[in-house]
Amino acid sequence: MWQLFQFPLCPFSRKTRLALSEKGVGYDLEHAYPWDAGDDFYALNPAGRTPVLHDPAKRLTLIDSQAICEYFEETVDKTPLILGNALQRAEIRRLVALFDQNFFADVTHPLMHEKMKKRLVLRTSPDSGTLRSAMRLAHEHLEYIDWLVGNRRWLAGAQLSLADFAAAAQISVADYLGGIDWTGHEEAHGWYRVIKSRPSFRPLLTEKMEGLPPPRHYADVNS
Ligand SMILES: N[C@@H](CCC(=O)N[C@@H](CS)C(=O)NCC(=O)O)C(=O)O
Repeated sequence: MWQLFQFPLCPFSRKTRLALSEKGVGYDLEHAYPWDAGDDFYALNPAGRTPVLHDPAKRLTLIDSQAICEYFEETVDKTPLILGNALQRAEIRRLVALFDQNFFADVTHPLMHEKMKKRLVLRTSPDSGTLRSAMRLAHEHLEYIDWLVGNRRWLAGAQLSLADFAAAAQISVADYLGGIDWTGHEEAHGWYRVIKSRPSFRPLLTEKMEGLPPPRHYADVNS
């Protein structure tokens, strides 16, 4: 059985969990906080980053959400997530990179640092300027999602793909941390509600970060 080393608010672990669930791959959850992980975790990934997927019986270790998703895309036929022709697959990969890299750097990471790490680890107050800037940049990303879903059925085209799950994973962490305001983003909000109501999303919505409760609307699939 696979073991997924992760923590509840890691967006890359969320993206991996969504892909594994959509593909019907089972795993046990192992909590690993990069700032407080044990030797077992560092032995598996000396870089100290989540997610890590490990099969102790087969002595296999996969590291990095995209590497993990691509591995299962190549080895499990069920529910293709990087699908279509070469051009369509390139568009899916472009958008996955946009959300994994840009949305994370602009929005998710600053929110995680200010609202999660400062509260739980550093025991200092969040910086209001950094939070304002993250929320302003979130609006710009939501505007782009408005445009994408206004022009396509799903983010990367006609089919649901890994791009939708990569984006929703980042947004769900930002939403947990109170950084998402849907005002003026009805199209993006409608798309997110659909993704949020998929069975693969449910376990993420019920999981909480100890000492950091989510806002009330967070787990409600209608809001
Ligand atoms: N490109 C990696 C990014 C992984 C990543 O940055 N994980 C964060 C947690 S969300 C982490 O472990 N940070 C700890 C660190 O950078 O030291 C992926 O897609 O898995």
